[in-house]
Amino acid sequence: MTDANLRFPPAFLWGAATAAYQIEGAVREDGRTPSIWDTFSHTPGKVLGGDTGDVACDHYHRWRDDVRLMADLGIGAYRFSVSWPRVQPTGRGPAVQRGLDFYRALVDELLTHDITPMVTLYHWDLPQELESAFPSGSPAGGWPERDTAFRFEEYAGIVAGALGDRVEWWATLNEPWCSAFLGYGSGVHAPGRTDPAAALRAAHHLNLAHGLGARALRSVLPGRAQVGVCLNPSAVRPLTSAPADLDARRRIDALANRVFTGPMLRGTYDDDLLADTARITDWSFVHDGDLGVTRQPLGFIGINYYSPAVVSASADAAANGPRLDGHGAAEHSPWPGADHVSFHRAPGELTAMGWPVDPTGLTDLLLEYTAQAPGVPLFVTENGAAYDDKPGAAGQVHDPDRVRYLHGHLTAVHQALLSGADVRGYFLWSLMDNFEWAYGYGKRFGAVYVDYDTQVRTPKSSAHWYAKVAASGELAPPDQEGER
Ligand code: IFM
Repeated sequence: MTDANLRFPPAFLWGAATAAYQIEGAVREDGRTPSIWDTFSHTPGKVLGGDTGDVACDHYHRWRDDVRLMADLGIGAYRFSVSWPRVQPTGRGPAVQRGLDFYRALVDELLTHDITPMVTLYHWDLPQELESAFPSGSPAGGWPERDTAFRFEEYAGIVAGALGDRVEWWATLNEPWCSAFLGYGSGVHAPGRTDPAAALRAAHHLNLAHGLGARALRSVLPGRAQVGVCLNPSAVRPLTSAPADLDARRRIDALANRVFTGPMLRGTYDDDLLADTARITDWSFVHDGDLGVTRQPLGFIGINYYSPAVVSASADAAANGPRLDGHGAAEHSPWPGADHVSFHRAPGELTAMGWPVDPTGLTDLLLEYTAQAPGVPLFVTENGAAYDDKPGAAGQVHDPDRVRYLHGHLTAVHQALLSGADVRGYFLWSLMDNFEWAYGYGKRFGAVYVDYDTQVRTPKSSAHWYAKVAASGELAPPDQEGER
C-alpha cells in the first residue's frame, strides 16, 4: 500500500449485482409464467429494438459458470433477485418447487465459493396475472391494487421458507420509485400505465408490501438474518438558490425520496407531499394502521446511485414531461403533482445513458441516510455505468471510462466512511451486460462483456481492476489503475 491508497474496512463486502429478468432468460421453463416485463417487452414499441428478456444472458442455464466467473474475479458478495413468476407463477397460492430449487442451488454454489448472497425479492417482475386479474373486479390490478401488497407478503414467506437457512441478507424491494412512477406514471416501464393517481396508489402499496414482506421474512428467518430495502434516492439539487428553485427541489425530493422514506423510516407521509398531490388523490387508500406496518426495523438500507438531478422552477406546467432526468424521454410525467419543474443536465461527463458522472451525489446520499436512519448500516447496492463497449481485435474489452467511473464513486464511498457513514459494502451494477429494460441490450452496464450471439462472457478491464481492488481492499490513485 502507498500512502495515497484509500483503505476500506477489512469486513467491507465487494459485490456485484444483477436482477432476474435482466439475466435469466428461460422465461417459459419449469413452470414460470409471464411477468409484466414479458408482456411489456413483447408489446411493439415499448423496448428499443424490440428486445425482450426471453433469453437475456441465459443465466438460468449458465449460473454455475457465472458463479465460477465471480469466484475467479474475487467477488465477495452477489446481489440477485428472485423471479416471482418463477416461484409462484400466478402470484397466489402454492410455490413451484423447481423454481425454488433453482435459487437454492444458486445460493449453495455461491456459498461453496465463499460468496455472500444478498436476495432481492422484487426487482420489477410482477406476475402478469396480478396485473391483469383482480379480486376487486378492477380491470387492471398491479401495484395500484391493495391486494398486491398482501400477495407480496405471501410470496416473501415462501422464499424465506426456501432460502432462509442459507441467506443472511434480504432486500424486500428494489427501487420502488421505478415500479410506481415509471410503471404507472410515465409508463416507460412495465406495465406501461400513465395514470398519476395510480402511480401514487402504487407507491403506497409498495410501501405496504415492504412492511408486510419484512414482517413475513422475520417471522420465518433465523435471528441473524438482516432485512432491508434497496432504494434509488435522488440526490436532487436546485439549479439556483432562488426560493422558487428551492421549492422545486423540495417537491421532487418529496416525490423521489420522502414518499418512501417517510412511511418506511418515520411512519408518515409528509404534509407537503400530501398537499402537493391533493388535486390528484385524497390518499384515502392509506388505511388506519398502514403506516405502522410500513415502518419496520431495518437491518440495512441499500442505496442505488448513478447520477444527481438538478431542478428548477418553470413557467411551463408540463416542463417535466419529456425529461432530462435520466429515465428516458416520456410524454407523461413520472412526477405527479410536480408540474412547473424543469430538469437540467448536471455538470460532468455523460455515460452512454446520457447520465452525468458526479460521484459527490453518492457521498451526499450516504451521509444523508446516516443522519436519517441513525444506527442502520448502509450498502451501496447498485452503482455503475453504461458505455459503448466493444471487443478489440484480440477479443479483449477495454473500458477505461468505467474504471474511472468506479474509481470516482468508490472514492466517494470512502469519503462517506471517513465522515462517519456505516457503509458495509458496495455492489457494482452490473456483474455482466444484460437487458437494460426499455433500452434493451443496447446499453452495456456490465463489468463482464456478454456476446449475446454466443453467450460468451469476457471480463472487461474494469472487472480485472475491480478484482484487484476487492482483493486488496484498497483503492489506488487513478494513474495506477490496472487497465489492460
Ligand atoms: O439496470 C438497472 C437496474 O435494474 C435498476 N437500477 C438501475 C439500473 C441501470 O439503469
